[in-house]
Amino acid sequence: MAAYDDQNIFAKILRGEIPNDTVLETEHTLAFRDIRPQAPHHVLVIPKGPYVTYDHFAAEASDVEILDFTRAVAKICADLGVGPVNGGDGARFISNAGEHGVQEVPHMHVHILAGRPLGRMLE
Ligand code: IU
Repeated sequence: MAAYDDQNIFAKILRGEIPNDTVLETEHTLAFRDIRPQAPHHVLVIPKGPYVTYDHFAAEASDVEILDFTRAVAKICADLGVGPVNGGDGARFISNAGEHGVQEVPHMHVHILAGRPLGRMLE
């Protein structure tokens, strides 16, 4: 596992050095709109802690951080009206990790994509 690089762009967003279009902020989680949206709703959800990838977060974050993150995802889906559990049309959740996952920013994040039919990703 590569060490966490605190000069990555999401670390700068978390420190308030770069502006962002915030959708939700909680004690341990920040969610903001992607600057290059791939769908009508394209939100990035990031933990505030220094985790590089999803598996890093899942292995090392505290229960409180993980619960805060997952409930933030649920709230965003409900607020956007896209979560099927609340009668929405659906969404896709993606977390690119590492080189083969083509992760651009080395701070753990989950993309929420919604607002249009997204097509099949896996055959
Ligand atoms: P990744 O491939 O999962 O690491 O994608 C990173 C995402 O972060 C990508 O969709 C970018 O458009 C997005 N992003 C951003 O929202 N704001 C930024 O300043 C930068 C990237 I750099």
